[in-house]
Amino acid sequence: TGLRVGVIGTGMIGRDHIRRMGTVQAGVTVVAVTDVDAALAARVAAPLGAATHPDGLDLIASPRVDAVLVCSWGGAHEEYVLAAIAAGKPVFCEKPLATTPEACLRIVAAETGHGRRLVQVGYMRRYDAAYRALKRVLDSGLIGAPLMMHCAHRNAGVPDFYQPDNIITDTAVHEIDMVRWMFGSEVAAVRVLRPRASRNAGELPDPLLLVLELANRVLIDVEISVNVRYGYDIRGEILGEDGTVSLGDPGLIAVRQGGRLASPVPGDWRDRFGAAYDVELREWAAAVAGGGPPDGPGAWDGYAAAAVSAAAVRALRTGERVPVDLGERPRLYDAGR
Ligand code: NAI
Ligand code: NAD
Ligand code: ISE
Repeated sequence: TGLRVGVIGTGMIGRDHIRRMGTVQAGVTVVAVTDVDAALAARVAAPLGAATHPDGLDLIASPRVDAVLVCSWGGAHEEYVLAAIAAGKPVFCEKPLATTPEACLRIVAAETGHGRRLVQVGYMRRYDAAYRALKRVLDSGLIGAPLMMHCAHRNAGVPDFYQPDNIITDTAVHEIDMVRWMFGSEVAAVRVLRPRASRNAGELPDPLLLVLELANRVLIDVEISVNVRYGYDIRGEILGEDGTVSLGDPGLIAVRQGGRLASPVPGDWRDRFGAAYDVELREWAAAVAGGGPPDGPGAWDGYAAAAVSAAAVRALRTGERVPVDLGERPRLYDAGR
């Protein structure tokens, strides 16, 4: 049966990851699931022949579970990641690693105490073919040294429970992780500008403009709009000294008909990043099944994203420029360890 995985949280992304582990992935079996909505967990478990557990702690303790996927809401990540580390089991945690920098540091401390990397965080853009191609061009030197990056992160809509802070902590957090990886530099300070709100936005401060200053002085702007209605649209263009490189059209085809030229816009993150999640989980499972540490974004990256998110939430509330100080990174997170 290969790697036996237990999944905590059988909501949208939990079910999507379960589907991919059963279809596009060899050597992985989902043997256990749990959800605070027990009826939902039972419905998801039945066709898999998986066990259901009363809660995440019980699932993690099961001797039949080799590795854990945490797909519950952000506020219900820390407890399970800490329990997995205490049990010495590899844990793939959807973003955000936890909802405060302090909680992420508790995870970093637990993992450092354990002495080996066990945690990977679901920052899948690092596995996306288009972002990887962008990084290859940047690293080749073709466009010269980077100066700025312009990004847009647009959702068609968001669920009812989505709060103002989620625009940063759940949505912009993907750009926050992506730029640290793309430019190999930490975010040094954050500003948030707030234009007129969209009439589709309800009570949310939507859209927002996030400005990230990197330690290497590259400047990033991110438009975040979470009720654009027309689809899920992720954009990015890097300005270098000698040229630019930008994400292409993800639509793949163009239809010419009736005097119009059209190409499809993805409906949501499953459409746009489906292939990236496939690669992300395949590489994760291969690494941990072989007994090695996961080599994707880890607990330190989850902490850095949470620290920048917390600064951005403060910038949103105060209108001020908020510096970010991550403190010292433990040796466990040095490259190649
Ligand atoms: P969802 O609301 O569809 O699913 C969450 C599920 O977790 C629900 O079924 C809920 O009942 C369950 N749950 C919550 N707390 C729990 C707990 N303590 N124990 C067990 N089950 C619990 O939410 P969705 O969209 O699937 O998001 C889940 C996580 O995945 C979030 O952290 C979100 O940020 C992340 N996510 C990541 C995406 C990505 O692109 N990487 C895309 C969508 C979500
Ligand atoms: P969702 O609401 O569809 O699913 C969450 C599920 O978790 C629900 O079924 C809920 O009942 C369950 N749950 C909540 N608390 C729980 C707990 N303590 N124990 C067990 N189950 C619990 O949400 P979602 O859209 O699937 O998002 C889930 C997570 O995935 C979030 O952290 C989100 O940020 C992340 N996410 C990431 C991406 C991405 O692109 N990487 C996309 C979507 C969601
Ligand atoms: C969701 O949780 C995700 O992670 C998606 O990738 C993101 O685009 C969306 O805004 C979040 O709510």
